Amino acid sequence: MKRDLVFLVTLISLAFLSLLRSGYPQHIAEESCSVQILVPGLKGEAGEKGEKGAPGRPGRVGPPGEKGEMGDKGQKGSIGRHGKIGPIGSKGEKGDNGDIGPPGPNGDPAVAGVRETDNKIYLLVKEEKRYKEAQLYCHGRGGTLGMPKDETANNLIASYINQAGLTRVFIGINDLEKEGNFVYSDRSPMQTFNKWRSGEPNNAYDEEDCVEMVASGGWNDVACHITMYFVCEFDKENV
Ligand code: MAN
Ligand code: CA
Ligand code: CA
Repeated sequence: MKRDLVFLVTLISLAFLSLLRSGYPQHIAEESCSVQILVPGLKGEAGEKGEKGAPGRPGRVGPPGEKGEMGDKGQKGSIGRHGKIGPIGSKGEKGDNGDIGPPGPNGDPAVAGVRETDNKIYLLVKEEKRYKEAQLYCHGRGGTLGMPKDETANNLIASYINQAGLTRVFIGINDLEKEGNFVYSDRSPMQTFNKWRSGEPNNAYDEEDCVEMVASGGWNDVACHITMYFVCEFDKENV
């Protein structure tokens, strides 16, 4: 193909040159001398048929074929990964009670039983302490020194100390902050209810700012630094 084109161009050039030669003999003759043109000979006879060529490249991928019949069922796959953790289940039924535990340690030997009302617990502590230490002891256990604020509470504490064979205990009443101004150990003021013995409080020796209850249930102001047994009081809602 390309060779045919070269041949055609050569032929056209020759035709043009012969035309120029006839029109401008002198001038073109000089020009043509500097141009060498090889003219191909005549086309030979057709040769023999060549050998069979190498196989051509594979053709393009054809269009998708039609859907065939359904194949057999495949083999079972391997086990999958673990799934996500599920939601928390509902609460189960309450189990049976456990066995009875071993006995607990012995209680404070200084504590001789308790007394209680609907909302209070009273504890007689047979350990001689000054007023402040006695109050600290009760407070450290979530209570206060006993504070009889009515006849019922006063009678209960009185019977408690009588049954224990005692003659006196510290109760939670004092005038430590202001002489003559008696308050309960929870700092609440003394109300109309009181059980002062006749002639008390007398602030004897100018040093009686704490209060004892004697076996009759009566009150007497005494020095705070003396030691004696005492009664603690606890609110049931705090126990
Ligand atoms: C007597 C009375 C009381 C006082 C004591 C102090 O019993 O005077 O008022 O508290 O003595 O020991
Ligand atoms: Ca006093
Ligand atoms: Ca007194």
